[in-house]
Amino acid sequence: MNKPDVLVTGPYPPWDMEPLEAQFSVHKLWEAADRSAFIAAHADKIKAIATRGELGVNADLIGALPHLEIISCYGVGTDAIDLNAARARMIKVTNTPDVLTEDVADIAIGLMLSIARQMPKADAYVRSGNWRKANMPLVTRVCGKRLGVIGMGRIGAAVARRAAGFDMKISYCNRYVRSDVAYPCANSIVDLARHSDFLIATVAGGAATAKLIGAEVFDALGEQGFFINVARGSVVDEAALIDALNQNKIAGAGLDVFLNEPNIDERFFTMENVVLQPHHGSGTIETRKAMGNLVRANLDAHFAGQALLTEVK
Ligand code: 8YV
Repeated sequence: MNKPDVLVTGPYPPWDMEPLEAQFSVHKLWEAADRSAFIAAHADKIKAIATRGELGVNADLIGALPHLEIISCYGVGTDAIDLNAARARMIKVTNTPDVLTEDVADIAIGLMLSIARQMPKADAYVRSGNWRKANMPLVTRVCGKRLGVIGMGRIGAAVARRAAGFDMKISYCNRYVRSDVAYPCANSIVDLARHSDFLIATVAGGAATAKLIGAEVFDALGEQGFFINVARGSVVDEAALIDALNQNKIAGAGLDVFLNEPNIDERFFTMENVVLQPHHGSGTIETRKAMGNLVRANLDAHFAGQALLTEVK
């Protein structure tokens, strides 16, 4: 039997590439010297795209593949996939929800502790030998403080569950009030920020949430407040964030996501009041293996004529 032709936009770890290449006829877009020529040469065969959240699939690529049936995304966020272009052609889209929720929540809590307790700075303090000369200046407590969660979806709820273990006073902002969540829902993000010591963004990216968090929010969070972003760089007005950090309008930020990753604004590199991560929320071996399995399971289901496991509607 002929293996279905799948265009793969960027590499996966070897434990995913191997089964993918065994099951499908794989076309590696990232290895092509001339992408347009490569796409044109294989366009009449390709029925599926396997992509990664950050690589997405734009309308041009969808338009160039007349037999495309499904896009399987390694990542929960589909903001880099042109869903309208896919829908217009009834092309199915799948993502990898649930399997990464707990790891992303872990990194949100890790960033909150890291920036408040200044753990990277403290690590450097010990290594430099400065500890022998004097004790390190004191830092900020996390437990018992007020936490505002922006976006009470799967990841927001997992962050709140963890924060409850730190006796934090949790409230949130969401598109709608969650009847299954006991925490108070704020009227606006500014209001949430005003009543938070830590503000964690977990909201989905995309046009609807672009620059949702801006200068007014940082002013409301205030000079004792910390901002954590494990969502998308796009949900923040990054110029306003950089200004708030440079002018000490907020106490600091823990950031896993940025605009223009990985070529992020270099002003972050020299800031003292940030802890930075290379978009690694889901970046554990365990979770990435589960994500890879789900990417393939959705492709398998599609080509077997079965119901998709995690279709994006
Ligand atoms: C990944 C993500 O960084 O799931 C998402 O939306 O942002 C991440 O898990 C990425 O998609 C993995 O390549």
